[in-house]
Amino acid sequence: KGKPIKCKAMVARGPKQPLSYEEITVDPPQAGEVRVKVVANALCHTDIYTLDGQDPEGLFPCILGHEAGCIVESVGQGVTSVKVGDKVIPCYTPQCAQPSCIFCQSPKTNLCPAIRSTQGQGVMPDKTVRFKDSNGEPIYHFMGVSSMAEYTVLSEISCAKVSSEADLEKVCLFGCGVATGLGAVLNTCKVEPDSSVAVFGLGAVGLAVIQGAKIAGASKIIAVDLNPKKFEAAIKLGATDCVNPKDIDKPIQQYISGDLTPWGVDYTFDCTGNTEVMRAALECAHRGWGTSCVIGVAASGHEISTRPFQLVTGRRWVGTAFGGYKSRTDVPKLVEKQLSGELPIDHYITDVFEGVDKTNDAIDALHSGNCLRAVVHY
Ligand code: NAD
Ligand code: DAO
Ligand code: ZN
Repeated sequence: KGKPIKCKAMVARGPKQPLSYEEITVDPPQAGEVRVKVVANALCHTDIYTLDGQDPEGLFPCILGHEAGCIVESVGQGVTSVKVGDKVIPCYTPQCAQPSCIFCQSPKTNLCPAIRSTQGQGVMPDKTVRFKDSNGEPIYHFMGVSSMAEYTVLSEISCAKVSSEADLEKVCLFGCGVATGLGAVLNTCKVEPDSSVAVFGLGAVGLAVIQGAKIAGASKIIAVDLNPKKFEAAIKLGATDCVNPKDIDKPIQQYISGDLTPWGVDYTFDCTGNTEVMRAALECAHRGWGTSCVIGVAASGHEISTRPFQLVTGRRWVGTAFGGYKSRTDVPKLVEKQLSGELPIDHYITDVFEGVDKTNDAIDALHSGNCLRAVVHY
């Protein structure tokens, strides 16, 4: 039977406070659980969003972090799909793979609901937590991952076992943003060769959409951002046109469907989380068949709108979570492609830090506006 581990973690004590560097205790994994050593944690905006207190369901104190690369330290009773020493990427979208799970059995979705409610409540499936602070007080989990700690506990069904050759300091990016952008193109929209694509927001997610569009053989890729510093990376990945909405004298949807193209774009993607941008993306989708995919997570309470005529005239509005990837089956394949050189991802890592306590510096880097992904080596 495993013993509790004392280690360092960044604890989110409350909204709008810097993360607190603390010693915590991580209890052994229970049945169906896996305790892992976190090797690398990449910062993603959803962590910051929760830390800023913008997520009304955010619980404190908690340990944030959901984009990570880990090594299995010990396993609980009944765990068979991973063993001590395996490299895993934690996935906030689990895959129970049970014959009785209609979501796991359907090729149409990755939204396995097996641990959905407890994950949302910041607890493990048995409704208890594995983290305690130095006073013995409980600390909540986050998105079923909580990777801002030297050790964390995951459900077995949230662990994608990846190649033993994997460089966890890079492939941690497949735990969220990069996989999401690629999958939105390749799984959710199934973009065909020679299509036209427009991408709104050129953070890691938007750039991954461009990378995916290139893989899919898109021939026109329009990249849109308010920050012109983002255009260089977009062009390197295959963008054919870059547009800053600030530089044009009409709504962006009219410029794209009108000036840049006669009838709009086959596939458009919102990678900003801004509901006005979501509307623009829908409205510049091609008359008759254009599809617009919502990837961005909107601020709580915000709603999307458009005139229904936009849908009547053949546009479709869709959305994606984790790019539609079935986590345990698909993430290892992304890692294989990265290892073979077919899927380079180095360009997303703009900032690197050493040590758990540097996580606050990584957050500052992310706030700077020019950072794509900041990876912290734990
Ligand atoms: P990011 O902040 O790095 O990038 C957003 C980009 O959008 C920035 O470059 C910003 O300049 C640009 N932008 C902001 N407002 C704009 C506007 N009005 N018009 C054009 N560009 C604008 O974020 P990211 O990490 O790339 O994530 C993008 C979004 O995707 C976030 O909302 C994130 O929460 C979401 N996300 C969703 C999923 C999912 O599964 N659906 C997964 C990961 C991330
Ligand atoms: O299963 O109902 C559910 C919850 C789905 C969670 C999908 C989250 C997608 C957005 C993630 C934000 C980026 C980290
Ligand atoms: Zn399932």
